[in-house]
Amino acid sequence: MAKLTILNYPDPRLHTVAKPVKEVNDDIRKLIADMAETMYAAPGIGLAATQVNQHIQLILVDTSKEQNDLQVFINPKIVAKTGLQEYEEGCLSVPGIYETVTRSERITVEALDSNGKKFKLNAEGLLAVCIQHEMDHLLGKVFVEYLSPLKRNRIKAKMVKHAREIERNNY
Ligand code: QAP
Ligand code: CO
Repeated sequence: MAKLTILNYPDPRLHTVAKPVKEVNDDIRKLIADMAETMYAAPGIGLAATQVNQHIQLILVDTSKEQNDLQVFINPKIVAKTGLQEYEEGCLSVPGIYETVTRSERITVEALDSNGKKFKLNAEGLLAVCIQHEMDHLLGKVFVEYLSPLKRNRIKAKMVKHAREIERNNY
């Protein structure tokens, strides 16, 4: 297993639209293992392949307290959604930023698992939020894009400043 580099907002590569996975093979399972290591090390509760610069439709989620319930979604599709909920979201690609976003309260997702087997899942609450947040990454969308332009630009400036400081410290 290997820890992967996470792209940080406003990296333009985060706006890449992911392509469907054609075959769930050992290369995909290796990427899943590396992404899981990366997500748990962060620690995070969700990670999309987009965030590790792999532009395929693959997301990982683990919203369990013990961080021992990895859920893998390949080529996920939301086939039903009801209600609305607000949740204060964060993102491993936007470290230190937490903002409230409104999303569907309950969703039904269809996807393939790590063996290429199709499954259907009903999700609500945090799990539903997390799946929607990660699926947005596959469309090239970062949660800060739901905020006002003013807020988003402030976050962008903060991220750029922070990146410059890290760069300076590494020099
Ligand atoms: C997406 O995000 C999510 O700023 C997953 O300094 C988050 O795992 C969906 C993290 C909340 C729904 C609700 C963020 C770690 C982790 C940070 C994450 C940070 C360190 C974010
Ligand atoms: Co994210």
